[in-house]
Amino acid sequence: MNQIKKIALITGVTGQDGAYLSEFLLEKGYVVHGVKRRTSLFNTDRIDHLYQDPYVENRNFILHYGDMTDSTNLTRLIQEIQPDEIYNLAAMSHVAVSFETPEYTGNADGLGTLRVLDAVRLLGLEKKTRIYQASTSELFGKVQEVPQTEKTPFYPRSPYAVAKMYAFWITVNYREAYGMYACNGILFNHESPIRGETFVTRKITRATARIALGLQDKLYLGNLDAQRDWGHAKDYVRMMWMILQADEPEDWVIATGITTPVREFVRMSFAEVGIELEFRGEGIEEKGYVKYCTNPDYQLFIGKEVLAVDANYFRPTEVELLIGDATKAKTKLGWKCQYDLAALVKEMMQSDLRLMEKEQHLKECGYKILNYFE
Ligand code: NDP
Ligand code: GDR
Repeated sequence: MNQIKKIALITGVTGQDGAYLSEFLLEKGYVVHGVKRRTSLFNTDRIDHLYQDPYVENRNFILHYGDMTDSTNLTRLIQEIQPDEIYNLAAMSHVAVSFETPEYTGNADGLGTLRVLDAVRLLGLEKKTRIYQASTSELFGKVQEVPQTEKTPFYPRSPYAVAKMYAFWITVNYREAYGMYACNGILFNHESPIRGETFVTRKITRATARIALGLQDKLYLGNLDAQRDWGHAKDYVRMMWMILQADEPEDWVIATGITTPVREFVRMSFAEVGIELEFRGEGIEEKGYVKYCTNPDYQLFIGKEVLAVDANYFRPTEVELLIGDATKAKTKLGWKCQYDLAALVKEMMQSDLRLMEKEQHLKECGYKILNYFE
């Protein structure tokens, strides 16, 4: 007998978490609908391997155009799809960029969440559709207590975090006001080989690979002292699903419980290619250089300065220290991480080395990036 498949709708399907969550739900037998934005260049790299030809019958991975700033679009999609579960992952997710685009960030990240919740309510789906809201450790912002739990007070430190704070509370409010199954996952930083290239971990692993292969001279970073509780995105998307399978809708902190300074992530990444960094100086003047290199492939770079601090990457207000306590999720939902930071750094470095080796080969073969106007 054919079992009826569960239907999931993922906003932000083209992002890091959207891609891993799609893979995870497809493996679980879901039909997955994803909302992607119209862009002038393709933005589906992370999910191209899941693509199914529209002419194939019984597709289980279907993409739709949409935008978090467009209620008409979101309401129509939810009406057509009638999802059992919505994972609201779409957001302008870059903290530093939110200082440049605060109004848009509020609209997409804050009001966008309201649009999803209210569409479900207006369509009378509040007893059918479960909603996961991608909340964030950025809500904790300025340190009130460590480690941070579901009970730690919020003190957002960026337009992004303020928008996400609205999204957090509107999710709680719709749950309480209308009896909806709507939950916040307060996820701490999670990374992977497909992390966006401008977040600090990926910026570091990408640049380290390029420096090791002679494709780039130096890496410029901002605050090396910030500390983050970094996990692997694969562990965290599994948790998003577990949150929606719980008996009661609640809010959950998801974290590894270990915090690491940005500086240490840099050291670990360079160590993967056999380059030992020695840091000198403090603050803005700080510089790192290669002390010695144990990997014969990269001997060329002995003694070269590879890291510098650039004040442009500092934020007007910074979140200095994040460390989460996921005891509630571990005890009530049985969640645990399968990756630690060392495994994460290794996987990201190996992936970026493979990517950059391709670029190096192309360069050696005399390939030049095409200029459309030539
Ligand atoms: P990404 O930046 O990788 O992905 C964000 C996704 O949202 C992309 O698919 C992006 O589309 C889409 N998007 C952005 N703006 C809009 C819009 N206006 N309308 C529709 N789609 C839009 O983020 P992650 O995958 O890392 O994070 C997923 C969610 O989890 C985000 O909400 C983020 O704020 C939150 N979060 C992330 C954490 C992390 O450490 N990764 C930790 C805690 C929370 P496009 O590809 O076209 O840009
Ligand atoms: P974050 O991630 O702001 O924590 O938000 P990001 O990787 O951007 O920054 C982490 C820390 O590194 C410091 N830093 C730099 N950051 C960037 N991007 N570039 C640099 O050159 C650099 N140098 C130092 C930052 O100041 C910061 O302290 C991420 C996003 O995924 C959010 O969407 C999510 O909600 C939170 O994680 C949890």
